[in-house]
Amino acid sequence: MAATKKQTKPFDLSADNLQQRIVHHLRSTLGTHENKANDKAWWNATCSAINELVFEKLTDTQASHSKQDTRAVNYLSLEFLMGRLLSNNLHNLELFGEAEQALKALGKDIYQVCEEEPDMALGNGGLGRLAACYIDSLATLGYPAIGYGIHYEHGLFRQEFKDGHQIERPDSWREYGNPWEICRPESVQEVPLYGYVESVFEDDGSMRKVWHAGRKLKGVPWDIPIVGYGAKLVNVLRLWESKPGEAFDWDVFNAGGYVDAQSEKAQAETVSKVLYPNDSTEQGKELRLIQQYFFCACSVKDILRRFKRANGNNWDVFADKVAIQLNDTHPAISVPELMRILIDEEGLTWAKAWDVCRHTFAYTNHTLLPEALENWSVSLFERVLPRHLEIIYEINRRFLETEVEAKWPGDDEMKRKLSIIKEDGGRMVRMAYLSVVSSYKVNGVAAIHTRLVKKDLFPEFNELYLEKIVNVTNGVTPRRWLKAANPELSALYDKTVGTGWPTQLNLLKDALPKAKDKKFQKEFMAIKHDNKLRLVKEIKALTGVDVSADAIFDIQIKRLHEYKRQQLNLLHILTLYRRLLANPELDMVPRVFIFGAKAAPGYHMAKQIIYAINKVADKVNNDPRIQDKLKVVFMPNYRVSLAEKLIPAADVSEQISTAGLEASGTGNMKLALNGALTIGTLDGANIEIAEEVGDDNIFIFGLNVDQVESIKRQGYNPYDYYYGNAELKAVLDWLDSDFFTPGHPGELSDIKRSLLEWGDQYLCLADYQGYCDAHARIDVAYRDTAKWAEMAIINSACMGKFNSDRSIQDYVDTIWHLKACPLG
Ligand code: GL7
Repeated sequence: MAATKKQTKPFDLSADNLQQRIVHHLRSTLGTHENKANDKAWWNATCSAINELVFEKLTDTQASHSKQDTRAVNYLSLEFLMGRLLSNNLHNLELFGEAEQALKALGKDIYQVCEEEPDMALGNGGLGRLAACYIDSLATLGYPAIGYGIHYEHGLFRQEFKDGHQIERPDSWREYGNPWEICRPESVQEVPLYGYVESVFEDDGSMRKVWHAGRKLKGVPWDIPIVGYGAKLVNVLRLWESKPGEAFDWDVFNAGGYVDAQSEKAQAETVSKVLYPNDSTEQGKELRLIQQYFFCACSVKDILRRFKRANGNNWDVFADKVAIQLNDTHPAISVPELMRILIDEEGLTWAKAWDVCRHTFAYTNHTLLPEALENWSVSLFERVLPRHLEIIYEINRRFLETEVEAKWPGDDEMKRKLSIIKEDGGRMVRMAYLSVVSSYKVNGVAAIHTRLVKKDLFPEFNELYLEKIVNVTNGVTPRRWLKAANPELSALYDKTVGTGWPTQLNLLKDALPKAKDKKFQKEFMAIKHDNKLRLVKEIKALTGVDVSADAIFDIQIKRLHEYKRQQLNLLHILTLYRRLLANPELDMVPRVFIFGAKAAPGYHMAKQIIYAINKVADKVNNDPRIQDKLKVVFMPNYRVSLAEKLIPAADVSEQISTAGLEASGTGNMKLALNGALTIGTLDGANIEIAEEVGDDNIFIFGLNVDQVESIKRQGYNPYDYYYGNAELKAVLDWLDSDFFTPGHPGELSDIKRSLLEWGDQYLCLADYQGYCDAHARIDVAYRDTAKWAEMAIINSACMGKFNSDRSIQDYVDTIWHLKACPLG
């Protein structure tokens, strides 16, 4: 066993003491009593008891940081997919055991109490969850940091299925309040919008710009304390809620326009009303631009307020104290906002203001998908943010006339190509170009992704700005994704490698010598089996389907998108089903294919794929001929808390995107960490996972990035595969029949069309045979239980690299240059 020194706990609190605190809050905060409290009240009381401890550390942290005043990072993100906080906070405070005991003494099961917490689903998928993992790691490593985002009233929609179709229902995570957040009315900010810009000439001949806003919103901050593991400090996530500005509605109100005033109020409140449910697609809607500007304006002003409190107007030190990370281009409008304030309100010269910005902002690119790159129409910008458009023009003019001209003298074509303003096909502001030009560092999120960002997305910028584009491979927090989600496996690691692994995930490697040890294999796989048994119950409860924990649990959980290729998974399922119908005695290890995925409400093909999987599931699960060898379940309402139940129970992890399109993926890391074997393409972080676990312990198939490029260059024809592969042809043709939708032939035909007539943009047919072959290898491998156990252990033990603490340390070393300031 590795030697790990016993660390002191953040709070020396007995279970008895915690019990008293919970009861105290039950009575005095919630006004109820042990005899009549329901689980929701117990959850609330437990949160309040914990909050008391957290707030104490929060105050200490804030005092200590303002005293030390070192550089802090401000992580600006339109999304923070936090999930539930109670269990995580208990683990990070190292009080989970005490709380479990305290609640038990009160007749309550802690897991059931934790189930009462609604997910904070203020994000769509990987990008938002990454932000949540990163603020956990920042706090754990003791770095001064603040997360800035939007306090959406409704997070990502709740998904239901009706006759197999996805139905969206509103999510109301804080309908009756939320115990974790604190409103900070003392830090309210005002946000101007619309209106016009006036040029004011001063007596000394100089000229000043004044933006006369047509409307004003108020941003109200809600703070959520972020407890790092071991509670070395408590940072905050500050989320802005929009309200009507003070000034405008009173006149209407006093003139008897009470109802009109109400409608203005409602309009102002729509800004933070709901999260846009698109993952990787840009919408170009006015409200979305206003959301972006709203939270950036509030955050930049808040950053400036804190800076000035400590440093006055000493702008020379601004970038020494402040780093602003743009989580994708969504917060890029904060660049012209900071320029505007520095120039128009603080009186700095352009050169000085630009120098400040260029040492402050850094930008993370999360996708190469063209439909995700944000371009705003110039006319919309001009109407909503007239002064910002002027500033962007000036940034662009100087960039083209000095930097581009110096590098490519006289090359007008290059200027057109690199212009922040796209001129052809409607004038647009390219937010990615604005971000690259304004930032001192730009990063991709996995090695291959960064290579493609340099080569395909920003090749000229990469030539112009040597060393600006760097890689920081994504990571996930092992506190949530192993310690809290998989308590049994955590306990096995505690006893095998010591208890230091939650902050030093590389320690899991110390378990590698045991990968071949029969006893260890048994323990490891018994835990997997227990987790599968728990999932069996959950599947039954949520879908009514009976599955056996002895089958292979093959899991694909992620947003529904054609590039992620859930439809390829479906083609393979249909292939197995056909083979079983042809030969019910077929020798195969029973398989349960499990899906979890939400589709953007306006994304037709994604919704079709959900429908098709549900229809196939209906048929397969009720077909006695196949003797339970095949089951298909689509878990409704996939979200963080459901992921925490699915991931520990997975045998196989599906990571099958078209090579070059999944920037990184992070579910791939969580699943492998919990002992699932990956079936995947050489895409995103899969490549780095394969490097860590070794080629023998992962099922790689399909075209790689270079092959995808070359096949596309040559002219891809899906019909070649259709006519060249009888099994593939048969399953595609099956979709045209009414076999899965009795009486309604053609209901699933769009999937076939997209894969043939519409060109199979994501090369499913090209990868089909390789994918089926890889699944056949899995079937063989699973039968050798000792070998499978060994591979599962190797996967889990080799995930050290994909710890978000490592990612954050990379950001600190190469981009932010922060100093850790843990509480003494
Ligand atoms: C994403 C990528 O698609 C995903 O591969 C990556 O892991 C994640 C975090 O970096 O970012 N980009 C993106 O726009 N969304 C993602 O999840 C929505």
